Amino acid sequence: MTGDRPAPSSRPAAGRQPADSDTAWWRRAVIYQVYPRSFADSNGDGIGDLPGLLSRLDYLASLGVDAVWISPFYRSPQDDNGYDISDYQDVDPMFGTLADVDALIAGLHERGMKLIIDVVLNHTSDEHPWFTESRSSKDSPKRDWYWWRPARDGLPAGSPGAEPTNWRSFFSPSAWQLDEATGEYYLHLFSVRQPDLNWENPEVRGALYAMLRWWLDRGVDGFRMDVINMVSKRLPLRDGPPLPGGDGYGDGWASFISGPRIHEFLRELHAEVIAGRDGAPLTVGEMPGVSLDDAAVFTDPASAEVDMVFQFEHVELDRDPSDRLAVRPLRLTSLKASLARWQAGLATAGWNSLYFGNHDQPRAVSRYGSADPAHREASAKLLATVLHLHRGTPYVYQGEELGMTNYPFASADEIADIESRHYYRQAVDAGQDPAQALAALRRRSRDNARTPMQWDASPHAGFTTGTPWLPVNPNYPGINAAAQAGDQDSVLSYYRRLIALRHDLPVVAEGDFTLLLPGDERIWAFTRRLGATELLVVANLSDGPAEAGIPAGRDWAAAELLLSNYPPPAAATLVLRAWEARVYRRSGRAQPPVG
Ligand code: TEU
Ligand code: CA
Repeated sequence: MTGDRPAPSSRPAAGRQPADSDTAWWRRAVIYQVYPRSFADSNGDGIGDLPGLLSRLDYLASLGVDAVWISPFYRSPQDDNGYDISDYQDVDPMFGTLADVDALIAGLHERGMKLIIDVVLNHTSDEHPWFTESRSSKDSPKRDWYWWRPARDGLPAGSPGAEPTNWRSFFSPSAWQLDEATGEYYLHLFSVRQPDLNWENPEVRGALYAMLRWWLDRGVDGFRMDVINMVSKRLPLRDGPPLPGGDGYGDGWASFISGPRIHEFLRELHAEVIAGRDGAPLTVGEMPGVSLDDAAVFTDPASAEVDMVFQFEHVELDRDPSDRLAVRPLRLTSLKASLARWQAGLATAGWNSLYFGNHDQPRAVSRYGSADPAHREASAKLLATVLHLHRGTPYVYQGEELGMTNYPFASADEIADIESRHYYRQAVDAGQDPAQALAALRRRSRDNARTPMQWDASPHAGFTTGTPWLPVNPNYPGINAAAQAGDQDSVLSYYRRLIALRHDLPVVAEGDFTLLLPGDERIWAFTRRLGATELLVVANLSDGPAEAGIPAGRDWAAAELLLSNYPPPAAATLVLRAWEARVYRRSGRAQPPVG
């Protein structure tokens, strides 16, 4: 029993695909992220693939999502699991073929869903022919497609500290790699095998726009653009402030986050690729370090840049800024305040994306909820309720709808992720106790999100008939899609109701947002309002009962309970059980603001 259920969606499944004239379809949409390597394996090689995904489209349709964002499937040496692309216009044989992408587009469209592909425009693989050509000689016509620089003045190339700037890279010590062929360094903000493209060169931008148009012509419905706010670099490239650790590296952030030409570049991309297209292709820009002020400009429709951004403020709150692996305690008050700040900042122009998890983040239930078996399901439903009832477009990361948890890594050898391996090595080299570094990885590693999707209770959770590339979480016999599909009380069924609620109630998609009880460390409460319809969301993020002491609480407790993760309460009070979440509705008269 999970409380009152919303009426079944008034729209038939096939009607879910919005008409072409619907230019803001994504404001009422829920988007599901597929990490193809870990979703479903069709051929027993242990790696998820497109035919595997194709075989699961009915599952996605039954969840009710409007669109699928798929992480990269392009040709790639897989140094960073496909975020290192060597051919933007082909599929890696590991994942399938272009014909499989066509089938995916058709299969999703038939079921009323759209396809958003993930494009990595800041860098390519070092095996991309553009880079092979660029590195071949200083006179190459593509030399200027990447960032080449000589050694620092007065220092021989390759000597310590001779890198053109002191920037640290995300996945290796220096952001510069010396290339012996020409004796110059190239820039790579991420791995050594992910050289940064030079967006100052109009030929580079033109080639990327042509590629994006080619995908739209093929039928995709939009783009998630990887680290897109890093494409404009501040010139001249300069040293950044020294980072803690005393290894001489500096923070280059100010030189490449939302750089001087970023708005110009995104406007140009929009004009060259998106403007005038049928179906209002969606653009969502992944933007680490983006400020709210910048996001308001990026996402204001009047700017014609992107429809929404992935910002990082709320997922950085529990991260020690001086040590990317270290975890610091997260206060509920900070988390609520952060989301509320973005709600307010993008209330009149612009639009929020809403997420707790993705392929780079630990599992949401382990991080913000409780993975304790006594509370796991309730807390997974609670987190979903709170997130999906905010204003913006919610994203569901594969397995989140099952309440999948972090993986109990027992040794650093079990971790495949390039980022985790890099930070582990760095920590241990700097003298940190390996057991402590492993404990941090257990909470932090991106591989927590990348263990295979848990389909059923058969070996390897039904993900593969072979050996999975990353181990399946041992909790799969109890946490899997098959067990949850027919169970009205499951996390999966709850997600279906929540997604339907957004489709059915305009106030969920468009209503304004007011945070209540900002200082409460256990209760997350807010209202939403559109015209005369008002919703109250109350949630208890603690292991014991807690009362939501909101003004006019008693009136609310007598209102219609739209959705809850517990059986209806015995008394009309706002005393919530452990990890209980409730959504109330009242309407019919215009309400004064509460709180
Ligand atoms: O991630 C961008 C990014 O900044 C990540 O480093 C992220 O903050 C970090 O992994 C969190 O632990 C994007 C992709 O989502 C990621 O998978 C890629 O590795 C990265 O870009 C490089 O393309
Ligand atoms: Ca496979």
